Amino acid sequence: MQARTVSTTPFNDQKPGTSGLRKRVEVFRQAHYLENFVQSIFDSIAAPQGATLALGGDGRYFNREAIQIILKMAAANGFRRVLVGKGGILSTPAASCVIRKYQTCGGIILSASHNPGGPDGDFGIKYNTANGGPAPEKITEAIYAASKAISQYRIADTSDIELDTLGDSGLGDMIVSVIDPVGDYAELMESLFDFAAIRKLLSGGFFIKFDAMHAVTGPYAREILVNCLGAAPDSVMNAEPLPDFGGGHPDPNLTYAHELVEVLYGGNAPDFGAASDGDGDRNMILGKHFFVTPSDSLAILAANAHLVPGYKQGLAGIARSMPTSAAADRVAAALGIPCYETPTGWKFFGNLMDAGKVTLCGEESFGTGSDHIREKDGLWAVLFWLNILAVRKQSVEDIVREHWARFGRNVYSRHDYEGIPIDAANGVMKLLRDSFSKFSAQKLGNYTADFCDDFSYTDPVDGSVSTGQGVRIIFTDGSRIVFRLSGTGTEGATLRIYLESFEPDVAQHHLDAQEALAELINIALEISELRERTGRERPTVIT
Ligand code: VG1
Ligand code: CO
Repeated sequence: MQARTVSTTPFNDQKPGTSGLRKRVEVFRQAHYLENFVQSIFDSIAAPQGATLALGGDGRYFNREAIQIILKMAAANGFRRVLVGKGGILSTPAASCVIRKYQTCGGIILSASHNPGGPDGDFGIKYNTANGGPAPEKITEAIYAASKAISQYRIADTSDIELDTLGDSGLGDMIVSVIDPVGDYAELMESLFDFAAIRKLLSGGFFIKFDAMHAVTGPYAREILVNCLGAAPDSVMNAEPLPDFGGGHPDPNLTYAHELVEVLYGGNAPDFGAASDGDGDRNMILGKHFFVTPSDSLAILAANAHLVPGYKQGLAGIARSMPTSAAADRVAAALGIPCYETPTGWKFFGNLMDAGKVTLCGEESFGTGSDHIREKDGLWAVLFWLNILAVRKQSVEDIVREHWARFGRNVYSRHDYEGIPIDAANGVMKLLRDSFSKFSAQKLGNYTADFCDDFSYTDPVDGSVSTGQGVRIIFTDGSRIVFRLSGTGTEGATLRIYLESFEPDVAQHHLDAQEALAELINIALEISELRERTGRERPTVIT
């Protein structure tokens, strides 16, 4: 094998966001763009010679080409072995599982997750460390710094590697092991959940519908839900992964997963519905004519974890991202376990899980997971719910309403304004930050601001500090409005407004969240001057 050193010059936009580097496909296809970033990863992690790497992606457009380039670069950079999913495929949770199970030095995951794919869509790449989790900020910053100073990369001169047959082949001194992307993950799921009980539920007239959104989870859902658990074959819809996700937006929420929503809200609806995103780490949970907010879902999983074999020994603690509702905090308090509040992004949960401080983690953005891996995990959440449903033998809606009756309801919604001009978005954030002293102790409608800040987090394990993680306005009754700019978009800016209030009164629990939050929504629009500054009358997506 001939390894070549190629001269290159830096791109100045390779700063990883909330979850890796995401850009339009056309940006990634520029000469040297992907190579520069991959070499920056290799230079920053300084893996020992002879190390093993895991590699796979969500199958989106450009996945195969990128896998070939990365394999050749890994060979030229002294890796001993690369474990790559068949066809270059690994869902994000499956990649985390593989890194941990085979104790690789880390892994590269190719995905832009919930962003659209195809030649005009997005592509993405991120590095996960040996614990299976997204690299912490210290490492992503080092990668960014390396990308700004890069002058050369190394790549093997060789023909493409066959990725569609399981087994080992040589690439110079490196072994490429093509592995089954589903097997190890399915085995892990079986070790956590009562498959016999779920099988019984699914054979007893309980109908489910899972929407894979033409993304990576199709083969995983088929294997686990249909082949192992006996769900009817048509229980999995849009199961064929497509490089452009069939033109859809593989984001499991009420807007983009509307096909599934129509089924669950239609006549003769199934008892349970769920969807996952581009790379399989998100989940949306629906009951018959009923939507479970992700924040409630986390709280309900925690409150019922003792019913599930993998968690019956108890939870060490719970962690949620700051914008996620405090529903989980109430469960943690009842269980007498700690609840941690972290910045947005799964990378902040890794240290807490590694240190044994938390078992369950969640984000309002349809992400839930546990310490079984170090990523959020879409199908895991589906199986957790099915296990609970099998034991409790109630409907999804009844379980949620009983939960609210016991703990109170954290009424919650997120309003996204996507693709607004960057200057307008920054202007809104600046205005809010400049107004903190004005809001304090001020009456806004029926609410009185208790305090406002720009959220910052000190990691309790390694002491690292992350600042500027979102503007919070917390009212005296505990209600909140949070403003944040997205770190995963590739066009313009996306402004997210997170709204939360607490309703202890069961008689009010039937209210629609938008209705219950109407006054907070108005306050948010007023104090941010959002309409005036962006010209937008309404959000693009409401969840
Ligand atoms: C969004 C979500 C965040 C999530 C991230 C990655 O980030 O809000 O909670 O961790 O996506 O999810 P942002 O910065 O756009 O708000 V995934 O499934 O896209 O990797
Ligand atoms: Co995702």
